[in-house]
This record gives sequence, structure tokens and C-alpha cells, in this order.
Amino acid sequence: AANFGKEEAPRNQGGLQMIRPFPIKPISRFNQKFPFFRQPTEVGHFSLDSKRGVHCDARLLKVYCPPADPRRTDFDLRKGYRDYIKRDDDVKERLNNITKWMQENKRLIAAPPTSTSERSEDQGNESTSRHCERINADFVMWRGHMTKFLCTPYEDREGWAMAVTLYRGTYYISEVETEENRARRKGMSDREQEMSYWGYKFEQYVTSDDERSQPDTTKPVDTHEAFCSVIRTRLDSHSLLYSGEVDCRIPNSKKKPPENYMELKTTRIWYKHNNERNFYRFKLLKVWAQSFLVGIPEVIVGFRDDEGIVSYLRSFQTMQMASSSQGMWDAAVCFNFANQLLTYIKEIVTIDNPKVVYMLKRAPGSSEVTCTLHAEGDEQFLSQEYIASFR
Ligand code: 0WD
Ligand code: CA
Repeated sequence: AANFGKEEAPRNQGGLQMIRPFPIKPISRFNQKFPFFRQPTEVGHFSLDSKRGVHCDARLLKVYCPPADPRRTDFDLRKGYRDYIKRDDDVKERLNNITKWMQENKRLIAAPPTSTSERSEDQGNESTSRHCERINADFVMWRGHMTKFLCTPYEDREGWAMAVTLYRGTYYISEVETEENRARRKGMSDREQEMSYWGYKFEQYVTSDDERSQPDTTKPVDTHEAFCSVIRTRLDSHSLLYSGEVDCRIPNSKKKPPENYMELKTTRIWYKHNNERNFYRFKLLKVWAQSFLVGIPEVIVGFRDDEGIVSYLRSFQTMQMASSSQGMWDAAVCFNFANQLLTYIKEIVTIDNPKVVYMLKRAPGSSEVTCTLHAEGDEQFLSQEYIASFR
């Protein structure tokens, strides 16, 4: 019989098993000292090509190519919009690209085998084997999922849904698009769709393939292509393995990944005092969480007008963002929230089975994270290939 954790009888609601929720508010609950968070280290990386094929190398990692004078630029982000090759947002890749990398790199992430279950044919071959019993991480997810957790105490407009599966002692987390978020995406105006291209075009203006080449803004932007770093770290008692997309690296740097990585962003020029305030209050929180999780030290921001012209760049140091928020958000609140949410997941997610999914939801403005159990297999997201790669 299923074990629902913490002795609580499941309530039945529309055929779904309800599990005790996790309270978010008041957020003063998370006003504690900053929890232990280990310096993130890169365990590997992969590139996604124009067909979203996974390559376990850095072929699509770009290099930052600063303009002659970053205080005076003239980038037209509208250029090439008609020709751009856009990834289909209806195609949900879930964790498949990460688990493909994991399958190819088991030796880097395998937990030591238990002596009783060692098989003779694998003995002495453990470091090269593509098979193992367990992954040496409590949680596997995209970096973007952790970013959403960290920002939740200060986010009231956008909700999220995360599917969680426990398999061989590791909790896999994969985002599910909520009805509201899908409706918002499908309801985007032509103008909003064009503006979502601007961030990608900006990347093209300030990056090149290597130190010897220059940006090429004549070729169409292709949003299938990406470079992703795979990061290992620890938050308090939780060991984490996540992957995040990285925009580029610092040219000619002696630093090793992730310290030589950079994040690129665009933002609207501050016309009024309120614009600047909202930048620090909302945008910088997300940028900080996203970059801090990977250990990216610097973010380059392109300031644009409403016509998509970037007229100057500014650099922001990740380690200075939390203090520059001037009390509008507290990094410790974000990390204590995420730490306690992961502890909650370990308490309620008890069935170790790749077909079973626990759906965590945070509705916009809601004061709690709710959880429902889906044991029918209809929410399964771990691929058969990945499941079969264990022995
Ligand atoms: O299935 C899903 N619901 C998601 C898939 C949600 C989030 C991410 N992904 C996948 C995508 O396959 C993508 O390759 O994750 C990858 C990016 O992962 P991430 O680094 O964890 O995501 P995040 O930190 O949210 O975003 C980093 C960048 C974005 O840049 P900006 O500067 O706007 O933050 O990744 C891009 C985007 O350029 N990006 C995506 N690319 C493809 N599909 C997606 C997405 N769903 N979300 C963000
Ligand atoms: Ca970016």
C-alpha cells in the first residue's frame, strides 16, 4: 500500500490524492541565517544542436565579444526577426537532455555500489561502466526550476507546477506548464512575440564562436542551439545536480568553469525612478538567483528602448546584487525557503517508482505549495531509456 508520509490520511479530491501542503506565507518564517550552500562546481557540460541533438562537449559555447565602447552601442534587436528559427514551445523535453548526459557520464555521478549487489561482470570495471545502481545526488532538475523555487517568496504574479518522481533514491523534478502560463504564452501579441526574440538577438551582437572571430549578426538566430553546464552543489543536507544554459564565457580567461562563464540580459532603459526600482526589485532577483546557482560571477545587461535599440551595456557582479537590492528582497529568505521546500519534498515523496508523480503547485499569489499524487502513470516523465540504464 502507498505510504503518504507524516501519518496524514490522504484527502480525496477529484480522484487525486491530496497531501499536506507546504506554507509559503508569512515569508518571515524564512528570515533565518543563510543556510550552507556549497560553491557550485561543474561536473560536465553538453551542447544542443539545431536539431536539439545532445553532444557531450562545448561546441556551442560562445565567447563574449565586447563592443568597442560598451557605453555607446547601436544594436538593432529587431534585425532578422522574420528569418529566425524558433524552437517549438509546445515540444516539452522535460529532463531528457539532462538524463541523456547522465547516461553517457555515469562514472562522474554514480554512487559507490553496495557490496551485496555487486555483479561479477562489473567488478574492477566500475569507473567505466555505463550502468550503476544509484546516482550520487538527492535532487536532479534544471537550474531554472531551482531559480523558480528561490524566487517564490517574492513572486505573486506567476505560479508554477513541478512534477516530482523518486527513483532509486533520487528525486527528479521537472516543470509542467500550468494552464495560466500556457494561456499567457498562447495569448502573446505579435509585439510580445517579437520582443521575446530580442534577448536572443542581443546574444548574437556580443558573442562569437572563439577569440579569433567577430559577432555575425547576418545569420538567422536559431533558438534550438544551446550550451548547458551540469552543476553539482549542496544546499544544507540536500545534494543537488542541475543543468543550466550558459550564454558565453569570458575571452582569454585563465579561470575555469563555471567562474569564466557570463550571463547576458536585456532590459528597458530606466526612464523614470520607478523603472530603476522595479529592475532591482523584480528583474535583478531572478538574474541573481539564476547566476548565483551556477556560480556565474558577472552579468552583462544591454539597455534598450521600445524600438529594440540597445544604446549601452552595463556590467553587474552577481555577488553584489543581493546588497544592491537594498532590502527589497533577502537572499537568505530565498535560500531558506528552497531548503525547507526540498526537505518537505523528501518527507512527502515516499514511493520510489518512475511511474509515480507527485505534482507540486504554487498558484499565483497563493500562500502555499500544494501536492497531489498521480500513481496511474499518466504524468510519468523519466524516459524508458534512462530508467533502463540502471542495473
Ligand atoms: O520544459 C520546461 N518547462 C523547461 C525546459 C523549463 C525551463 C528550461 N527548460 C530547458 C530547455 O530545454 C533549455 O534548453 O532548460 C534549458 C534551459 O535551462 P535553464 O538554464 O534551467 O533555464 P533558465 O535559467 O530558466 O533559462 C536560461 C535560458 C534563458 O535565458 P534568459 O536570459 O532569458 O534567462 O534558457 C533559455 C532562455 O534563453 N530558456 C529556454 N530555452 C528553451 N526552452 C527555456 C525553454 N523552456 N526556458 C529558458
Ligand atoms: Ca541570458
